[in-house]
Amino acid sequence: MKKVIALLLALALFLPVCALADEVVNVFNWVDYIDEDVIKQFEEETGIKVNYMCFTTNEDMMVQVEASPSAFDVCFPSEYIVERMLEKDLLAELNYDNIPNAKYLLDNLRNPSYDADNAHSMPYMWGTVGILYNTTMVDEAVDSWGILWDEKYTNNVFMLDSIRDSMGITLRYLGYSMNTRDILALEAAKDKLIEQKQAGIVKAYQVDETKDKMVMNEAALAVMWSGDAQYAIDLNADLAYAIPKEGSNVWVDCMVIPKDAKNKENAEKFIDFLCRPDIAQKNCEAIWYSSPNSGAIELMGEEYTSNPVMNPSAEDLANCEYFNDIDSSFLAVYNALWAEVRSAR
Ligand code: N2P
Repeated sequence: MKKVIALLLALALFLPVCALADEVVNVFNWVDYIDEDVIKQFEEETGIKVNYMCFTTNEDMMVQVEASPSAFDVCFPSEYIVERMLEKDLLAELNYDNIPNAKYLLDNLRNPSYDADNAHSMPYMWGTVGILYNTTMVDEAVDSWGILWDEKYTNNVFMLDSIRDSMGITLRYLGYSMNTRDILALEAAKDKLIEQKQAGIVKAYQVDETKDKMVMNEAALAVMWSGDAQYAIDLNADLAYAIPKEGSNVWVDCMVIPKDAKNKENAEKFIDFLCRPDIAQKNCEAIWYSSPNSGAIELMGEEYTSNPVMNPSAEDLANCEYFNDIDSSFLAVYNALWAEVRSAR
């Protein structure tokens, strides 16, 4: 009898594990953009296994998603790529019955122009692009993108290996919109970036490596996303972040489900989990980007609300633009200009 009970007990414990063993969600997020404990906690609470994969830029993500449209259940594009994915009919509609924590989304991020009623996208984090600089190496005000062209800082500037960011800040420096399609403006930005490179000012074009190199005092100035800048400032008190007076980019990274995703309900569970205030808090406190979640912001309190990197001033924000997508007919031209910058010697 005891044996039978033991067997039944073992079965009772084992069966649910078997049943759930097939449950997976394939997540494709930016490098260094989540608290890894959050992934574990989701797996523990739901029994759904997370296959977690990372990309470095929006453009890299798009290449992968277009090559393997059913490989990912949740992706994290910025708003202009949400626009592109919608244009290409790559996104599923979100079923908000499965995402009750969506109610915590801040009002100002609801119903955005890139996706009416957030029908296909739920904001994950938002932020700005600015200059991270080392106050022991820069003893002047950092208030213009122009400092990135000053030969005083030869071999001392990290640029972002990201087409829209680097073209965008240069366009603003030259007095144009980051969204201009004027070929003369774009040529001028390309020439300006090549000039900076050929003068030897650029130490490297890179993305995720920059933050730790800035912590190690390896350069004076770097173009950087706000949260990565805050991560570095936390580890090195000599670092500071500024949004130049010519203006910059403000962005929203979203959670979306590709149309061909194999695990849509699990994807919605994962999105809902990331919108739960305690989880959104934990996540934000690990990566220090700006949170779109009112519940998380309340939980974080002053440590969050008093930080100027996560809370850019109204004046700075008014001076920032969102990217609009480059439509497919013009993308080749844009890519060719950027390729010239990248290959210039
Ligand atoms: C973090 C990625 C930041 C995303 N490494 C910028 N849109």
